[in-house]
Amino acid sequence: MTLVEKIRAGQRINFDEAVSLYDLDIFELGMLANEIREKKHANKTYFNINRHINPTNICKDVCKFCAYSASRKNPKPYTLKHEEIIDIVDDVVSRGIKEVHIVSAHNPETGLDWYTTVFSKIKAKYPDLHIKALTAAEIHFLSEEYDKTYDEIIDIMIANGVDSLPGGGAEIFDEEVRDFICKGKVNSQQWLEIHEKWHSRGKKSNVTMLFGHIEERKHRVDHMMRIRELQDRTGGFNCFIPLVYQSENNFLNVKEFMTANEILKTMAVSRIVLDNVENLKAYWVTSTVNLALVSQEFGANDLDGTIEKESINSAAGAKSANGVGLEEFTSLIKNSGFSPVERDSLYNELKVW
Ligand code: V47
Repeated sequence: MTLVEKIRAGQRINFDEAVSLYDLDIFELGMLANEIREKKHANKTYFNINRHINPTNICKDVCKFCAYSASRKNPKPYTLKHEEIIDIVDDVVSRGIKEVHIVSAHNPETGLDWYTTVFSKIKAKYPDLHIKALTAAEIHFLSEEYDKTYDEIIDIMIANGVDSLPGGGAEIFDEEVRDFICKGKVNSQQWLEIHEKWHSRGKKSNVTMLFGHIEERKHRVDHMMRIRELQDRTGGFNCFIPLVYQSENNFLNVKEFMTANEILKTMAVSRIVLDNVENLKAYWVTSTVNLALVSQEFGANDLDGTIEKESINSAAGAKSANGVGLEEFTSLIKNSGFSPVERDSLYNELKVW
């Protein structure tokens, strides 16, 4: 049986086979991924109406790829007060937004309560608003800074109304590459342990992969394999999100940039490898809207959402600071031959647009 036949038969592939997928012609690879997408989701493309809130950019860690944290290259530190965060939430809820995605830098000056009690304030006011908040990197930081176990931080988050975990901070799990790009913050094993603990409470999370910097294809596949292994045990990941590296205003000196061809191949490989993760998100913020639309034909069935405002990737050069309008977003999905389906944060379908 050839590798292509094996995939068509729905059989699981191993590490070497997954790396070798990159040698396939891009259209053949895309077709394979598309067949899986069609089986799982037909021509539906999910999105949600959400708002990103990034409450502080003061960070004790230095990730070389990050342009968001206040540093020599971005010397504009800020920390929002809870009242300012609630004002933003009041405004977005009044305009129909159903999810807030709240992630910050690792600010040692605020105290634990600043990080966690804002969620209970939001929940008390808006019980139906989904709070997706705190990456595993933040949970690790809070656990170290305030001498609490991961379990304790997770239980505080749940008690305060956090509904799900975003996928940030995963970067690349390979230890050597990770040490080079973000030494000092949550390591790979800890990142996975935190998500496993979260899943053990019956809660869902996402998982990202930062690619297009110094990593090689084998590191991306290794990243996917580690996710697949955890997902076999917990089933807690809703969605895999490959994030294309943005190169401006940071300390990672990357000379060769990722081509669209390589981005699309990576989407397709991840659709094939991650046979146990239902959704593959093309995050238009880092891939550009047009490539995200093409990604729909390479396995992606989710385009995140309207976002409204985004600070982390736009600081590194992504053209996403102000999000995208709902009408435009849904028209683009339709015009590219797919059916835009608004979903909630847990992938229940809300409305076909
Ligand atoms: O973890 C930072 C990445 C992530 C850069 O869970 C960069 O639904 C590219 O995790 N180039 C935060 N990426 C964003 C994130 C996310 C986004 C959308 C949806 C979800 C979800 C999660 O942004 C960080 C880091 O990997 N990032 N700097 C950069 N220069």
